[in-house]
Amino acid sequence: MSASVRGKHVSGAEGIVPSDRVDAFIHDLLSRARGKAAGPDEIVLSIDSLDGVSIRTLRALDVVTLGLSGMEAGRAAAVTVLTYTGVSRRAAAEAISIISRGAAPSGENMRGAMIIDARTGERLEADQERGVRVTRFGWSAGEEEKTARKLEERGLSHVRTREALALATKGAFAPGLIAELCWSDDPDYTAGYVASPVLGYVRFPSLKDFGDAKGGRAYFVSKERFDETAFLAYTRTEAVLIDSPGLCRPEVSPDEFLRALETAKGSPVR
Ligand code: WAQ
Ligand code: MG
Repeated sequence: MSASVRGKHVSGAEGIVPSDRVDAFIHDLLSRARGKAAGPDEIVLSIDSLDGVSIRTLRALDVVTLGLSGMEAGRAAAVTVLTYTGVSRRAAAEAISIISRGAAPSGENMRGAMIIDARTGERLEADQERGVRVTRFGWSAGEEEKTARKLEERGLSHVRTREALALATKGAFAPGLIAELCWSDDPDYTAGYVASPVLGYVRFPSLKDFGDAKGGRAYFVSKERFDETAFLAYTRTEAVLIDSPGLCRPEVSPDEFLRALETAKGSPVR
């Protein structure tokens, strides 16, 4: 589902449901689209059959929140965490700067994600207005509720967190993916995350100031090894169902988190 006001995208959502749940799911999506402050003047629904499409199952990424306050501290920690995944400090800083000024050429938010070379920060996605939209992911029956309960035990009750976790879980296993960086375009929602197949889903309470409507996503890959066809086939076509929750760890201080990374993995990329 994608809803827009005067041509500007305001909300979107995806899911995979059994065929007998399609009508109810459409109903949910429509109320989501209409629930936005500015009622949309266009809602686009697209429904694909997954008959004959192979479905990959994944366990949700482990979740941890770094105890930090303020955008400056959040962004600095996000850059540092990214360097432990293999992203250079320069590329991480570049992604943050592009997202914070509006990643589309028009200066608006993109509809999808950027693809960024983890070494140089160069953008690799063909369409910088649209970016890459990841679709075809969802939860096996009952698993979303299970994950929701585990997140709630850590005080994470917002639907955004588990939707982002599902998207990040699919994204983390994209061919060649090194890490993802994301924060919301919702002006009231300041939290964001860095996700990687190795580190899991690492949350930062604030990656932007309250009231800021700029947000986005960046997928970091290595330009030399990047296979666009395989990446797009996975993100757009392959279906992923999350069939079990990951760990939801208690909040940790950034120092403690980084010390544990150093012990486990050695030095960051500069
Ligand atoms: N595929 C790729 N990129 C997308 C997709 C998608 N399916 N959906 C959204 N984007 C891009 C697009 O540029 C949006 O402007 C941007 O991401 C942000 O989307 O743990 O809510 O839906 O509590 O606003 C982070 C949760 C929430 C932190 C992220 O993103 C937490 C969020 P939003
Ligand atoms: Mg949004």
